[in-house]
Amino acid sequence: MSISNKKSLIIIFYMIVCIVTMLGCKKAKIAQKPNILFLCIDDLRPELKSFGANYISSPNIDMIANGGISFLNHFVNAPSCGPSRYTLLTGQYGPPNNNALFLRAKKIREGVETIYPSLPEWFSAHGYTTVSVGKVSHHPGGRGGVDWNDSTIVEMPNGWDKHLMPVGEWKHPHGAMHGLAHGEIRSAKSRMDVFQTVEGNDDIYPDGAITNEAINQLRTLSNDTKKPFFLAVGIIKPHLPFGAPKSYYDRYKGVELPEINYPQKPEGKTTWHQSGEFSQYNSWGKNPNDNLAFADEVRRHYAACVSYADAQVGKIMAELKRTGADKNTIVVLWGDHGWHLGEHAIWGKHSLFEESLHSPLIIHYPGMKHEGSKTDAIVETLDIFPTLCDLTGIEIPKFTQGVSLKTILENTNEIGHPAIAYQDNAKTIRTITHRMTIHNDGFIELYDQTTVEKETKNIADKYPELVEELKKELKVKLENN
Ligand SMILES: [Ca+2]
Repeated sequence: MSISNKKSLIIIFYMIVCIVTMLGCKKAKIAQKPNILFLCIDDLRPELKSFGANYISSPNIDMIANGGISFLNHFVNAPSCGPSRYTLLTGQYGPPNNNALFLRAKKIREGVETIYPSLPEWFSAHGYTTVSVGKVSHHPGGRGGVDWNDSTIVEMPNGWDKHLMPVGEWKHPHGAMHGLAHGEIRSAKSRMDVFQTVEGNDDIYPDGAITNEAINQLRTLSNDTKKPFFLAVGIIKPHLPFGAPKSYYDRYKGVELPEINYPQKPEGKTTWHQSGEFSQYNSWGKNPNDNLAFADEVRRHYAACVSYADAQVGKIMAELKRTGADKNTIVVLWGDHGWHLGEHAIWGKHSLFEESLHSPLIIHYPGMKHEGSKTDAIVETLDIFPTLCDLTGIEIPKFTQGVSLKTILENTNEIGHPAIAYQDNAKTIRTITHRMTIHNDGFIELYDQTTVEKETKNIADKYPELVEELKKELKVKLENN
C-alpha cells in the first residue's frame, strides 16, 4: 500500500470515528431531554389545600405544588372542555365549541388549508414518544362516533403515538365519561343521579381504570432509554355526575364548608345561564339555589370527587418516583376550567365569570429554583405549549399564540399578561385589576377585581376610557393571532 493510500485510509478512519462520536453525542443529548408528565383534571376549581382552600383534602396535588410553582391566577381560554383543551393542545385560539378539535381534524382530512402541528405532534417531531391516557382531548381516548370509539374518526390526527382509553365496565369511552359506579352508563340523563357515593375501592369508578393504564404506560415509557416521553393523563373527575367512592366523601364528615360567595342571580345582562348541564341529571326535584342543605350536599360530593381525583394523581406520581424517571420529568397539573358551586346562582361552567375561567396550574421541573412558590402572575392556558418547548429546549414554534412562562417560573414576582377567553355569545379579557366582557351585541360588563363587589357590580358606564382600552387590547390580541 502506498503512503498516500495509507494516509487516505487513516483520514477515512478518523472521519468514521468523528461521525460515530457525533451521532453518539446527538443520541445522548436527545436521551437527556426531560420527559413530560401532563396531568389534566376535568372541571377542577382552583380550590385545593395548596391554593388556600383549607376544607379540601388534596394531599397529592399539594405535594406537586410543594415541589413546583403554583399559578394562582391561571385562566383558561374557554369555559368548556372541548375549546379549552383545543387551546392547550394547539397553542392557538380556536372555535368556542366542544367539537373544536374535530373541526380541525376535518380540515386536516380535507387538506385545503395549512393546519399547524399539535402539541404532541410537535414533541413527536422532536424525538418524543407521545402517549395520552383518558380524557386529554375532548373525548376520552380521542375518537369520534356515537360511542366515541370509532378509530376512523380521530380527534387529533398525527398527534399521539397512542391515545388510550380503558373503558372497564363502562363498555365505551362515552359510557365512561359520564359513568357512575360499577359500570352505570348515562342513557336517559334525567335517570342518572347528579351525585352518588358508593362503598368500594378506586376502581369502581372510571378513573380507576385510567390511572391503572397510566401506571402501565409509565412503566413501559420509563424503560426506554433512547427516547424521552410525553405522557398526558386525563382524569375525568370532578366532572358531573359527582360520583366517588364513599371513603372520599367521608373525609368531609364534620367539615364545615365556607359560605358561597355572592350566591344571588346577577341583576343586569351577564353570561349567566340556567345551569343546564347540572339540571339535566336527577336531583330529586331539589334546586341548590333555594335549598341550602341540598347545596351543601352537592358541594360535599364535588369535594369528594376532587379528593378521588387527587388520589389518582398520587398513584401516578408514586409510580413516576418508583421508576426513577421523576428525576428527569417535568410535571404539569392543569384544570381545563373552573366550576361555579353556586356563585352567581350558577351550578356549572359555561359562563365568562371568574369561577368558570379560573383553574389550577402547577409546573414542576427538575432543578427548578423557587420550589413550592406561588405566583400571582396572570397567565392563560395558551401559554403552556410554548412553556413546555422552552423547558425542554425545543424550538418554540412561531404559530403558538401564548408566551413561555419560563421567566415567571424563574422570577415569580413577574406580573404576567392579560388573559383572553371566549364562548359563543361573548368574549372577555382579564387584567390584574379588571375583567371586561363584551357580548356579541356590543353590551359591556366591566368589573373591578380589587373591590369586595368583584363581579357583582358592572361599572362599565363609569369608566368608558378603560372600556375602550380593554376592547382594543382584546381585539388586537384575537386578531393578531
Ligand atoms: Ca372540563
